[in-house]
Amino acid sequence: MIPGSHGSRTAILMLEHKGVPYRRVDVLTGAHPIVARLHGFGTGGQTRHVDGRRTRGLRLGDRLATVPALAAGDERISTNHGIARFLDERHPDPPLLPSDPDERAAVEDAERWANETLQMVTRRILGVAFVRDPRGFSRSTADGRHGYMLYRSERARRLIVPRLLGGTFAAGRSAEAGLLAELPALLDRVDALIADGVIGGEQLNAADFMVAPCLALTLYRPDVKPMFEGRPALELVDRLLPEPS
Ligand SMILES: N[C@@H](CCC(=O)N[C@@H](CS)C(=O)NCC(=O)O)C(=O)O
Repeated sequence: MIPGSHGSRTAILMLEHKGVPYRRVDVLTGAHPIVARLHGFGTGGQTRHVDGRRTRGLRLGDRLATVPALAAGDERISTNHGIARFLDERHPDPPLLPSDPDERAAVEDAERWANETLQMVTRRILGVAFVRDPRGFSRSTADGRHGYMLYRSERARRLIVPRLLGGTFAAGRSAEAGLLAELPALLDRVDALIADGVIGGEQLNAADFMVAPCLALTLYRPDVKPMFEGRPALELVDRLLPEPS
């Protein structure tokens, strides 16, 4: 995994849900597609898009490897989608996907939306902030719900993160207003999923573990916090990924 990554945190939450022992290996952010590839991982066949297109960085990453990546004996499992199913097969209890077919379909639908849409929008919402104010955001991201963001060193965060997120995920300054305007509708959808009992229930599932880390990433931006106030979505993040004290 890479430190601070919402995608990587999803895998950690799923491993902890299962209660299986694991060893976390942090890879240098930016080198991770190559390092993971050299360790025998791939991309699980996924192609990632931003606003319906693929940047050069995304095309490269999708040819090499993504994190999280799980090694279990000789097996190499990439993507949270793959990891969830691998874990359910090997360690069925407690499940990540419900056994009832209708419930499972609803959870898989939410998981797909979180994987394809929420994961990308939330990383871009943080990315545009880094591009606009590298100094301020490199300072304020030394800690948070996912720990320090991508690099332990403040200087590295200031110099590298804006380029990394701004380029690969098309998170330039002009994208900010549009991304922030999308957030309330995304939070409405999370609240609706909770109201419908798809996520946020007593028994947490693969979609919970993908949605909550995305929201936690966005909350590194103090200015979006008012949008979360009073929402069930905020209760879900506080339950799974509380703010560090
Ligand atoms: N949606 C996938 C992909 C995760 C993903 O995009 N991971 C990022 C880090 S958060 C990555 O590996 N990026 C490599 C790159 O873009 O080259 C999942 O949840 O497993």
